[in-house]
Amino acid sequence: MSCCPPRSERSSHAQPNGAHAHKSAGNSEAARQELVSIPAGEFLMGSDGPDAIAGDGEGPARRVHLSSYRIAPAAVTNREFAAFVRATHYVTEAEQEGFSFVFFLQLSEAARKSARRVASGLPWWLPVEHASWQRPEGSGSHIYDRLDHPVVHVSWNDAAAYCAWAGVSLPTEAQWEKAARGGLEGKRFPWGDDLVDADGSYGCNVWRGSFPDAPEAGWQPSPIAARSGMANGYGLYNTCGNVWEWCADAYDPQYHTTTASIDPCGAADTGSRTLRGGSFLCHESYCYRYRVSARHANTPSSSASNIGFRISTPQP
Ligand SMILES: [Cu+2]
Repeated sequence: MSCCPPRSERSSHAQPNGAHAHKSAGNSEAARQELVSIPAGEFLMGSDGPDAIAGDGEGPARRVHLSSYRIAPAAVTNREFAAFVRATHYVTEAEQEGFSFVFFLQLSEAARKSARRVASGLPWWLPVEHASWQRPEGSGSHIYDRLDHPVVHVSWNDAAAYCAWAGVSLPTEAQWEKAARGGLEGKRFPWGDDLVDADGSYGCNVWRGSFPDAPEAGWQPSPIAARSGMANGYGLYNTCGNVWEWCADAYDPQYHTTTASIDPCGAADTGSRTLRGGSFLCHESYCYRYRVSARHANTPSSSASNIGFRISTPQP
């Protein structure tokens, strides 16, 4: 799907790089204090509505019961990921492989020309040398002015290493969706059904203008601060739009018909992991996956400029 990131097809697997050995009690404490409690109970998961993308396994909608858990109000930021790297010297998969995927309009004209092209049928995704969480657009770029933005260019394996260090987990898909819904039932977005309100303001950071090459004047195709915009009913920010978020589950389009109705998790290895929430590149005309029930996936070693993650933990 056009606005969704391509697979990296990396040969390597992330090395723990001592990440587990250097688990920091102080940091995991800080990460946990922030988390929002979601009470045990049932919610209506998935969608059968006209928007639902059946091939993704977005339905059939069903009632799912979850034990209580806690989840981060926002995606892990560059500042938080930097603390992990400082403590563990962890090297992400994008850094090991020497490239990551960047959306072409995030790059300067010169950088676009020098990017190596791939015949993936996705001309707006460029494999950029040295692009990584610390250099989101490759050599010469940095994160000093976006420490509060979600960390990006992190693979599922990188996200799992961060979680192991912090003593937390990636949310399951069900935990992610229940939290993203913010207590509302059967709604398209965390705040209701309409992307744009009566005043013309957007509920989340998704593509504005025409995709992929004519963004609306004044809107930049890029992530914004993890805690920007309005929090949902549970106090979560930017579950929809901004960056895709890795979930714990292995992705299976049959998820809603094969997993349990109590604390479900797609556990059988399918070769890919679930992504939720859509990103700043999603637009209704190409990829209407910035809805709370929408599902997507990528290989666990893939990374791109629009993929990040948030953390969760069982209720203590
Ligand atoms: Cu998309």
